[in-house]
Amino acid sequence: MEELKYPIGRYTKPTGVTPHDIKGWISALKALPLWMDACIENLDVYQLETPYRDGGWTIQQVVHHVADSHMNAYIRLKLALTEDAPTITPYKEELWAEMVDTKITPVNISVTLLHAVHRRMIDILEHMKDEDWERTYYHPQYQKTFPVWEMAALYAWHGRHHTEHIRRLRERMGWGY
Ligand code: NI
Repeated sequence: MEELKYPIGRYTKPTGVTPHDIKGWISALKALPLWMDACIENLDVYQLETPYRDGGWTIQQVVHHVADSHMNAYIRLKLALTEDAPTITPYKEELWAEMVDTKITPVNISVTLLHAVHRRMIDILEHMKDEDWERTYYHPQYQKTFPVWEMAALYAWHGRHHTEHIRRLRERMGWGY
């Protein structure tokens, strides 16, 4: 169960941040929309409606969830860079994943969204001053302050976490590309 739910392990907060770490997180954020392209390649409706594990989201829901989540991340990044330690608005991801668009919108629309939102996020991350990485936002649900560098680490993990759900399901089912 743990293995199916957390194929690359749970997110762990990095103990510190180096320019090398930042490069790695940016590379992962750059790669994510391309990984997602590969994840959905040649899947039919039946396959898209298959849960990645018993009781888990379907592939369709996972793809739309990543777009929902990373759109929120982009907004949080911009808030952190333009306001003084803003309090962000959490969202109920379980309910978002049950909304009508998640059911009827083709997944490639959300992959296109991911390409667009990651491009804009990366254009910002690659042009920040050193001190911008220490700017923060406050997450009221976790009651925790996140620096921008930790946000990059978190969403780099998050993208890979979900693409691995899909990749491993395809592997188990023998669904070729
Ligand atoms: Ni998620």
